[in-house]
Amino acid sequence: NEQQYLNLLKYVLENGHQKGDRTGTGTISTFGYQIRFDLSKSFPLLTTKKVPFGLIKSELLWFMHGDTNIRYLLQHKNHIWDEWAFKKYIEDDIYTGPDMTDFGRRSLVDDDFNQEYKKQKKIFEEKILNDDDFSKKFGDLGFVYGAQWRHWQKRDGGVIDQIKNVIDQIKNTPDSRRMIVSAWNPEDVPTMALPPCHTLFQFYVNDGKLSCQLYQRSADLFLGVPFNIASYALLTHLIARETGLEVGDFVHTFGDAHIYLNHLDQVKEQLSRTPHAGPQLEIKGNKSIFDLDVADIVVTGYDPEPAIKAPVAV
Ligand code: THF
Repeated sequence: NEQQYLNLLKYVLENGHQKGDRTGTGTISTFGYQIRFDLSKSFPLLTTKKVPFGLIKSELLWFMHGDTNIRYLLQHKNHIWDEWAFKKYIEDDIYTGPDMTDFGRRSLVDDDFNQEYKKQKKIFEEKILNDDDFSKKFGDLGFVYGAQWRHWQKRDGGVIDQIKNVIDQIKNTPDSRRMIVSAWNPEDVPTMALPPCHTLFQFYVNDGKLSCQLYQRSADLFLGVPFNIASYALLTHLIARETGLEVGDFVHTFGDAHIYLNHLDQVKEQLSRTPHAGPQLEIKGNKSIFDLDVADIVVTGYDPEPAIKAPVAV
C-alpha cells in the first residue's frame, strides 16, 4: 500500500548519497529497492498528494496505441512529454527564435527567460496540433515506449507486437516464465530523446490472478514514480480484463531510485501527511483494451491531500 512508497522516500532521504546526474540538478540516490501493491484491495493512486490520473490514462493509452507522437497527448491536454520534443526542435537548424539552450534549468532561475520560454513552447505546441508536416517532424519522440511495445523492429524488416504476444501467452500458457515486454532496445537507445526508464515488465498468473513486475532503471521518486505506479497498476487491470483474470500484485523494482535536490522540501511535506483509504478503478463498457477512450476509465472514491508542485528535470 501507499506506506511502502512513503517508506521508500524516507529510506532515500536517510540513506541516499548525493550524486550528480545528466540534467545537472543533483540528486540523492540509492540503488536497488522493491515495493508491492495488492491491486485486489484498492487502486494505488497516492492520497498523500493529488496525482492527476487523467494524465496517467492518456499517457498509457498513447503507449498502448503504439503512438510516439506527442500530438495525441496535446489533444488530451497532457504536457508531460513536451520538453523532450521541444528540445529536439530548438536544437534543429529550422529553429530561429531566441536561444533556448538549457531551458529546463534557466526557466527556473530567470523570470524573463521563463516568459520567453513559455511563449516559444506555446508556439511549438500550436504547430504540433495544427501543422501536419511540422508535427510529423518534431512531434515524434522516436522509438519510445509505444514503438517498442507495439512495433519493435525486426532485423528482417517485420515488427513484433509485444503486447499482443504477451496477451496470447497469458491466455494460452499462463504458467510461462517468459511473459515479458521489453522497452529497452539497445540498438535504439543512442538515438532516443530519453531512453526508457521503465525498461522491462513481466506478468505472472496464479490462482486466476494476474500480477505484474516492473524493473525501473531510473526513478524520479517524487514526480515520476507516483505516475509510474498508477500507470502499471492500470496496465495490469487492462491486461487482466483482456485475458479474463482478476488482478493480483503490482511489484515495483527499482535501479537508481533518486530524489532531486529541488524536490526535498516537497518530499518532507508529503511525508508529514497521513494516507487515506485508496480509490477503486472502474473500466466501463466492454470495448477491447486497444479501443478504450480516456472516458471509459474512472477512479471512484479518490480523496487525496492537495497537490504539491515541483519542477521537472529535463
Ligand atoms: N524525466 C524526469 N526527470 N522525471 C520523470 O518522472 C520522467 N518521466 C517521464 C519522462 N521523463 C522524466 C515523464 N513523466 C510529470 C510527471 C510525469 C512525467 C513528467 C512530468 C509532472 O510534472 N507531474 C506533475 C503534474 C504535471 C501537470 O499537472 O501537468 C505532478 O505534480 O505530478 C517518468 O516516467
